Amino acid sequence: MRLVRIPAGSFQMGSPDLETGRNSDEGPVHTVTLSSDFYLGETEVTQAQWLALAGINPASGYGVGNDYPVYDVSWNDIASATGFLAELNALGKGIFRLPSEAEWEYACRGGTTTRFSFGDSLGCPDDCTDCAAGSETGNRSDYMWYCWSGGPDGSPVASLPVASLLPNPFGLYDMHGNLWEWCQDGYHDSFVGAPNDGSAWENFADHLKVYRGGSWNYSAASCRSANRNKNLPTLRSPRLGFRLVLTP
Ligand SMILES: [Ca+2]
Ligand SMILES: [Ca+2]
Repeated sequence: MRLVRIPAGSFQMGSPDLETGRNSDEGPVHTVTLSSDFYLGETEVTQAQWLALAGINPASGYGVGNDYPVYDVSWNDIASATGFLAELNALGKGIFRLPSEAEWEYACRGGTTTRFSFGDSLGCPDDCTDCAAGSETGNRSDYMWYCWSGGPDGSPVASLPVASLLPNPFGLYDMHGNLWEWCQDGYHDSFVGAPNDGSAWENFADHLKVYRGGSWNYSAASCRSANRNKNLPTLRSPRLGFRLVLTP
């Protein structure tokens, strides 16, 4: 598993009121300071990585192969006391965990304040249309799998192999799109009262859990850096995977 060292720093978490495509749970914008560097998976956890540890590949029907991201894994499958992380950490190779929501957004933004880490992409609709080539800082489809964006033959597709598009400024792949990514946090419908030190905002065990970044069958707007989604920790979905943090 390749990890990227994410430098300590401060950022503005959430989206401003006037951001195009924004949802009300993305505010208020607040300063978060991460006081230590941390390591984040360069990609979503792959099916080969899950298989190597768990002995089965739960993914089927929506992109299958060693380099595809693993999906159909619930928050509990990953982070419960008997989940993937417990098994991984028992190997003695370091303590891995899910990112906090703040760590995830900080890493996704990579120092940017725009809607996406590659720009605002305002010159084209927020649905399933890409920007015209050369009209924006970056074509969205150069950076993210969204809206059934096409495979080699242009046909509708599911998830795609990790790291097959361009990375963000931190060198992370697929922070926008491909699969949504589970975070450690319980869901709260605003950031009023949220921690400002980058730690996860936990809640009671069966509370909705947060996931971030949009996916292969969601709109472009859903893949914005500040967008949030949530579901029960038991949900398994072909749109939903994760990546890992290693704390030094
Ligand atoms: Ca993703
Ligand atoms: Ca949302």
